[in-house]
Amino acid sequence: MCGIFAYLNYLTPKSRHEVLDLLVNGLKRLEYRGYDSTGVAIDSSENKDIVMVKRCGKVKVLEDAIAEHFSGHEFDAPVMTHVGIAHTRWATHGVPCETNSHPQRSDEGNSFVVVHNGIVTNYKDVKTFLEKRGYVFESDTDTEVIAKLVHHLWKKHPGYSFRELVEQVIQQLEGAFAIAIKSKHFPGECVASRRGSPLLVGIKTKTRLSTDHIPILYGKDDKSPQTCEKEHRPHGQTRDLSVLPRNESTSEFMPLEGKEVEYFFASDASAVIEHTNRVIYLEDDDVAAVRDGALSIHRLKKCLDDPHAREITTLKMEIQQIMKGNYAYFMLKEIFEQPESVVNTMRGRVRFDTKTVVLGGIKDFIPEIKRCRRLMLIGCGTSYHSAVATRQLLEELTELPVMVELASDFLDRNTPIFRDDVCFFISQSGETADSLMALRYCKQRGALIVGITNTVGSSICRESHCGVHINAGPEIGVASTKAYTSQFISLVMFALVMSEDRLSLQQRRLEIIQALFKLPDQIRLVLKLDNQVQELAKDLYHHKSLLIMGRGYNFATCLEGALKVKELTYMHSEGIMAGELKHGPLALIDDRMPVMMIVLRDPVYVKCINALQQVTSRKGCPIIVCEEGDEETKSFSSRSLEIPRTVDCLQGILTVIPMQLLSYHIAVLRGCDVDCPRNLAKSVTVE
Ligand code: UD2
Ligand code: GLU
Ligand code: MG
Repeated sequence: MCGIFAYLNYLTPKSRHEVLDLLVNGLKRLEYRGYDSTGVAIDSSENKDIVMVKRCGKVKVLEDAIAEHFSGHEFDAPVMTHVGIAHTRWATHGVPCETNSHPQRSDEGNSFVVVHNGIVTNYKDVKTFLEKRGYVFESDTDTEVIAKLVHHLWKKHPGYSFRELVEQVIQQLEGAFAIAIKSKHFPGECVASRRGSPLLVGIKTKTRLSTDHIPILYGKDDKSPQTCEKEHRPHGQTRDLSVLPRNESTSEFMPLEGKEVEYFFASDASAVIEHTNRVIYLEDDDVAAVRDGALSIHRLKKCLDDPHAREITTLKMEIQQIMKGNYAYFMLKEIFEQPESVVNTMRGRVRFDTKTVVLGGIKDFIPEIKRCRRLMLIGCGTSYHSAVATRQLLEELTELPVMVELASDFLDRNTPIFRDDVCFFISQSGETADSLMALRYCKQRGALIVGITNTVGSSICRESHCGVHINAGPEIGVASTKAYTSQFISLVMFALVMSEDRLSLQQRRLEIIQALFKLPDQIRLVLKLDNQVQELAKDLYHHKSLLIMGRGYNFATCLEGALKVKELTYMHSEGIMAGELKHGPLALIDDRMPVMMIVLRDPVYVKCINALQQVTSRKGCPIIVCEEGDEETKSFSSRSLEIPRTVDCLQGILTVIPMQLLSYHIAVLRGCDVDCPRNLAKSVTVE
């Protein structure tokens, strides 16, 4: 969704009117991608100042505004070299309005203006960094930090080239972006870059271009850019595209000196094809810069000999410090961030006013998914639990068989996979070796591969056919917390998308969408239990074991809670399906064994009470997690935690939070390193 179109003419006379027509037409070609507002920036005729026109609504509205704004002869006079950038926005941060539309600017003087597709997930921290330096923000967008950060670096390092400035900036950004930037301090230049969001450069010359003319400057140790095949699939009317091979051996800058040339930067080839059929698809972290009519593409990753490496590290460290804020540990910060991270997962996807859900990443694949034989959800650890947590809802709303698999076990079994299977791979880092192996296994057998990842540009993300970025923001604590709740919500959103046109399910969908709306506030309420949980931790931390019981929608919370306790506290813990009690675990119960039980007012309530009675009648004294004000359930024990009421299928999000807090407090009491538990790594890239 959303689109970028930028145009640069070098020694090719064009009037500003022509440039504007070109930009507006480019945007029209991108309209199909979906958007809610638009904008352009070009040079003013009097001086080098940049003028912007931005509007809410359709490209037509912008076109009319442009006609009104730019009249007079000066706009008909030809200009030899000019840069214009344009954008269609799909609002994720801040409502659709003129101020939030792109281009976003660095300052009132429009020194640097930027158009951006994507989401900068660490924008808040970067914003704080910039505010400390006196920058005042005017929009609600994440994008504005990009414009202001370029400006900050430009002031600090007057000697840097435009490209170098942008290189520094993108190394501070987390999340997804395609950007095109223009500056009044670098007239005739345009710099563009991408990570996760598509972007290509179209080149139009009078003479046929040899690829030698497009120098690509690589970092010394990285000469093998990873291509992202799926984005190279041409869209619609772009069959005649000749994708220029990238010349990897060139390291010299060889400008097309004195030659007329035009460049187009666009999200999609359909916007460029009417001008030229020669395009280069940018790879993640490429920085493409045009200066004096020459295009150079610089690969950023792993530039160990980058002379500016120190600057980048210092900046990064300061932003990281801001990120950790006043929290003792990243994990605690991430637990407390969940009211916001769940909103970030739903941003631009769940529209609460219209009660609709759109997942841009899999929209086009929904018909194929609906025809499938079964859904398979595959993951490890916490990610696997998010699949367990949402399986029941997926079965209900998709009416398809849903299999939930641990990646390692799945591979051990040589599980049969068919062409009409749809396999979901869930991984925070997107690099989990077992999941990646399983992904390749399924892909080889022709299944459709869907990724659910938090890391834009990760291996799972690249190798899947489509997917959903959970957009929870960087997760630093080794024990996953906010990624779990965001994976959970992503799968719920998928279920909602799949059932969109099922009449009989509308009531249910509505109930869930309304509950999603209330969720952030309810998470805030649950977080208020922190002190109570800390007290419970004091009772528990010297014990050897903790059993966590529940069933139905809350079984996953038991598994995830027990995993958190194990990871963080090195205590034994087990998630037990309450229905299985009689088949063994009941033997563990006596008056000393610590037990937690989740007993909520949902369809399995009576069965849970039954289990509770079995435990209490063996002198067990469980800590009960129950619904607010449920005196009857509370009466079974002297210790309980009350959580707000929500729709059954979302309870797991609220019940897992006390478990996260509990494991955290026990770990602190036991003197464990919360952010880096022994023997564990954040991203498990070995089998
Ligand atoms: C896109 C933007 C997002 C925001 C939003 C506004 C990107 C990457 N995302 O989000 O930042 O601007 O539009 O509407 O620019 N994918 C995989 N495997 C995975 C995860 C994702 O193949 O594991 C693909 C997915 O199919 C899609 C692309 O990556 O082609 C982006 O996925 P997304 O979930 O970020 O997409 P969307 O439309 O919600
Ligand atoms: N996140 C940016 C915003 O809300 C860009 C969204 C887009 O990709 O259009 O302004
Ligand atoms: Mg993990």
